[in-house]
Amino acid sequence: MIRIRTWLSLMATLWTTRAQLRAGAFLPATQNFCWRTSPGLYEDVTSERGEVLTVPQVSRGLAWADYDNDGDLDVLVSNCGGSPVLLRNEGGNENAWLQLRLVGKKSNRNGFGAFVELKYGEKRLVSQVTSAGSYLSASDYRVHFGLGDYQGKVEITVYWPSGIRDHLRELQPRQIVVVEEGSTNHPATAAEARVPG
Ligand SMILES: [Ca+2]
Repeated sequence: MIRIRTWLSLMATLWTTRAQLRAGAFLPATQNFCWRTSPGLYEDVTSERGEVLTVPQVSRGLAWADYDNDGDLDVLVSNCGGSPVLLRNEGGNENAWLQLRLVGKKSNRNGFGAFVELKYGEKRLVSQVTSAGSYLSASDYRVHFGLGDYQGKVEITVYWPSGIRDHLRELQPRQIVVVEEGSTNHPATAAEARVPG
Protein backbone atom coordinates (compact mmCIF):
# COMPACT_ATOMS: atom_id res chain seq x y z
CA MET A 1 0.00 0.00 0.00
CA ILE A 2 1.27 3.44 -0.91
CA ARG A 3 0.47 6.39 1.31
CA ILE A 4 0.18 10.01 0.41
CA ARG A 5 -0.01 12.99 2.67
CA THR A 6 -2.71 15.43 1.78
CA TRP A 7 -5.94 16.08 -0.07
CA LEU A 8 -5.98 15.56 -3.80
CA SER A 9 -7.93 18.09 -5.81
CA LEU A 10 -7.63 16.60 -9.27
CA MET A 11 -5.84 13.51 -10.45
CA ALA A 12 -5.47 12.00 -13.91
CA THR A 13 -4.13 8.82 -15.45
CA LEU A 14 -2.70 9.26 -18.92
CA TRP A 15 -3.44 7.03 -21.88
CA THR A 16 -1.66 6.16 -25.07
CA THR A 17 -1.99 8.89 -27.68
CA ARG A 18 -2.56 8.33 -31.39
CA ALA A 19 0.89 9.78 -32.05
CA GLN A 20 2.46 7.22 -29.72
CA LEU A 21 0.59 4.39 -31.42
CA ARG A 22 1.66 5.61 -34.88
CA ALA A 23 5.24 5.67 -33.58
CA GLY A 24 4.95 1.98 -32.73
CA ALA A 25 4.50 2.29 -28.99
CA PHE A 26 2.42 -0.37 -27.29
CA LEU A 27 1.04 0.46 -23.86
CA PRO A 28 3.84 2.85 -22.96
CA ALA A 29 4.17 3.72 -19.30
CA THR A 30 3.58 7.36 -18.46
CA GLN A 31 3.51 9.42 -15.31
CA ASN A 32 0.19 10.22 -13.66
CA PHE A 33 -0.57 13.71 -12.43
CA CYS A 34 -2.12 15.46 -9.46
CA TRP A 35 -3.23 19.08 -9.34
CA ARG A 36 -4.34 21.21 -6.40
CA THR A 37 -6.93 23.90 -6.91
CA SER A 38 -5.65 27.43 -6.47
CA PRO A 39 -7.61 30.62 -7.12
CA GLY A 40 -8.28 30.61 -10.86
CA LEU A 41 -5.92 27.79 -11.76
CA TYR A 42 -4.65 24.30 -11.04
CA GLU A 43 -1.22 23.86 -9.50
CA ASP A 44 0.81 20.75 -10.37
CA VAL A 45 1.70 19.10 -7.05
CA THR A 46 2.51 15.64 -8.38
CA SER A 47 6.03 15.58 -6.99
CA GLU A 48 4.77 16.53 -3.51
CA ARG A 49 2.24 13.73 -3.21
CA GLY A 50 4.41 10.71 -2.88
CA GLU A 51 7.09 8.98 -4.90
CA VAL A 52 4.64 6.55 -6.45
CA LEU A 53 3.09 9.28 -8.57
CA THR A 54 6.40 9.99 -10.27
CA VAL A 55 6.85 6.36 -11.35
CA PRO A 56 5.64 5.74 -14.93
CA GLN A 57 2.72 3.30 -15.02
CA VAL A 58 0.33 1.98 -17.62
CA SER A 59 -2.61 3.30 -15.60
CA ARG A 60 -6.21 3.25 -16.72
CA GLY A 61 -8.93 3.44 -14.07
CA LEU A 62 -9.07 5.73 -11.06
CA ALA A 63 -11.60 5.53 -8.22
CA TRP A 64 -12.16 7.86 -5.28
CA ALA A 65 -13.34 6.65 -1.88
CA ASP A 66 -12.89 7.39 1.78
CA TYR A 67 -12.11 3.73 2.28
CA ASP A 68 -11.04 4.12 5.92
CA ASN A 69 -13.90 6.47 6.86
CA ASP A 70 -11.63 9.09 8.41
CA GLY A 71 -13.06 12.00 6.43
CA ASP A 72 -10.52 12.37 3.65
CA LEU A 73 -10.65 10.92 0.16
CA ASP A 74 -8.32 8.12 -0.88
CA VAL A 75 -7.60 6.94 -4.42
CA LEU A 76 -7.26 3.54 -6.10
CA VAL A 77 -5.46 3.41 -9.46
CA SER A 78 -5.61 0.33 -11.68
CA ASN A 79 -2.62 -0.52 -13.88
CA CYS A 80 -2.40 -2.72 -16.95
CA GLY A 81 -0.27 -5.78 -16.24
CA GLY A 82 0.36 -4.67 -12.68
CA SER A 83 -1.16 -4.41 -9.25
CA PRO A 84 -3.58 -1.64 -8.37
CA VAL A 85 -2.15 1.16 -6.25
CA LEU A 86 -3.97 2.47 -3.20
CA LEU A 87 -3.13 6.09 -2.44
CA ARG A 88 -4.11 6.52 1.16
CA ASN A 89 -4.52 10.10 2.32
CA GLU A 90 -2.66 10.50 5.59
CA GLY A 91 -2.34 14.25 5.77
CA GLY A 92 -4.48 14.42 8.88
CA ASN A 93 -7.89 15.99 9.11
CA GLU A 94 -7.02 19.57 9.92
CA ASN A 95 -9.77 20.83 7.63
CA ALA A 96 -13.46 20.33 8.23
CA TRP A 97 -15.50 17.95 6.09
CA LEU A 98 -18.90 16.32 5.84
CA GLN A 99 -20.01 13.17 4.06
CA LEU A 100 -23.52 12.06 3.24
CA ARG A 101 -24.81 8.64 2.31
CA LEU A 102 -28.22 8.81 0.74
CA VAL A 103 -30.78 6.02 1.12
CA GLY A 104 -33.51 6.24 -1.45
CA LYS A 105 -37.02 4.99 -0.81
CA LYS A 106 -39.07 6.28 -3.73
CA SER A 107 -35.95 7.08 -5.79
CA ASN A 108 -33.23 4.50 -6.46
CA ARG A 109 -31.66 2.93 -3.37
CA ASN A 110 -28.33 4.78 -3.50
CA GLY A 111 -29.75 8.14 -4.48
CA PHE A 112 -27.90 8.29 -7.80
CA GLY A 113 -28.74 11.51 -9.61
CA ALA A 114 -29.75 13.39 -6.47
CA PHE A 115 -28.29 16.86 -5.95
CA VAL A 116 -27.02 17.87 -2.53
CA GLU A 117 -26.68 21.52 -1.61
CA LEU A 118 -24.59 22.48 1.41
CA LYS A 119 -24.54 25.97 2.93
CA TYR A 120 -21.84 27.01 5.37
CA GLY A 121 -21.51 30.58 6.46
CA GLU A 122 -21.98 32.72 3.38
CA LYS A 123 -20.81 29.99 1.03
CA ARG A 124 -22.62 27.25 -0.88
CA LEU A 125 -21.47 23.96 -2.40
CA VAL A 126 -23.44 21.65 -4.72
CA SER A 127 -22.68 18.04 -5.60
CA GLN A 128 -24.49 15.25 -7.39
CA VAL A 129 -24.57 11.61 -6.30
CA THR A 130 -22.65 9.48 -8.78
CA SER A 131 -20.00 6.79 -8.82
CA ALA A 132 -18.85 7.61 -12.35
CA GLY A 133 -15.70 9.49 -13.28
CA SER A 134 -13.05 7.23 -14.75
CA TYR A 135 -12.59 4.33 -17.13
CA LEU A 136 -14.18 1.08 -15.87
CA SER A 137 -14.11 2.42 -12.33
CA ALA A 138 -16.77 3.02 -9.70
CA SER A 139 -16.03 5.57 -7.02
CA ASP A 140 -17.59 6.06 -3.60
CA TYR A 141 -21.14 7.28 -4.18
CA ARG A 142 -21.25 9.05 -0.84
CA VAL A 143 -21.12 12.81 -1.24
CA HIS A 144 -18.00 14.38 0.24
CA PHE A 145 -17.69 18.08 1.03
CA GLY A 146 -14.41 19.71 2.03
CA LEU A 147 -15.05 22.76 4.23
CA GLY A 148 -11.55 24.14 4.78
CA ASP A 149 -11.10 25.90 8.11
CA TYR A 150 -14.82 26.51 8.62
CA GLN A 151 -15.74 25.93 12.27
CA GLY A 152 -19.51 26.38 12.32
CA LYS A 153 -22.50 24.18 11.59
CA VAL A 154 -23.90 23.56 8.12
CA GLU A 155 -27.24 23.26 6.37
CA ILE A 156 -28.06 20.55 3.84
CA THR A 157 -30.80 20.22 1.22
CA VAL A 158 -31.17 16.97 -0.75
CA TYR A 159 -33.00 17.16 -4.09
CA TRP A 160 -34.06 13.57 -4.82
CA PRO A 161 -34.82 12.37 -8.37
CA SER A 162 -38.40 11.68 -7.20
CA GLY A 163 -38.91 15.39 -6.49
CA ILE A 164 -38.80 14.94 -2.73
CA ARG A 165 -36.70 17.44 -0.80
CA ASP A 166 -35.01 16.75 2.51
CA HIS A 167 -33.60 19.56 4.57
CA LEU A 168 -31.23 19.20 7.52
CA ARG A 169 -30.10 22.14 9.64
CA GLU A 170 -27.48 22.68 12.32
CA LEU A 171 -25.31 19.77 11.25
CA GLN A 172 -21.92 19.49 12.86
CA PRO A 173 -19.09 18.85 10.34
CA ARG A 174 -16.60 15.98 10.61
CA GLN A 175 -19.17 13.22 10.47
CA ILE A 176 -20.83 10.83 8.02
CA VAL A 177 -24.57 11.52 7.86
CA VAL A 178 -27.10 9.04 6.51
CA VAL A 179 -30.10 10.74 4.87
CA GLU A 180 -33.15 8.59 4.17
CA GLU A 181 -35.43 9.89 1.44
CA GLY A 182 -38.40 11.73 2.90
CA SER A 183 -37.15 11.42 6.46
CA THR A 184 -37.34 15.13 7.26
CA ASN A 185 -40.78 15.62 5.68
CA HIS A 186 -39.60 18.99 4.60
CA PRO A 187 -42.17 20.86 2.47
CA ALA A 188 -40.21 22.40 -0.39
CA THR A 189 -40.72 26.10 -0.87
CA ALA A 190 -40.90 27.58 -4.35
CA ALA A 191 -37.26 28.62 -4.10
CA GLU A 192 -36.19 25.14 -3.02
CA ALA A 193 -38.18 23.36 -5.71
CA ARG A 194 -35.57 24.20 -8.31
CA VAL A 195 -32.49 22.00 -8.72
CA PRO A 196 -29.38 23.98 -7.76
CA GLY A 197 -26.97 24.82 -10.53
CA1 LIG B 1 -9.80 8.38 4.03
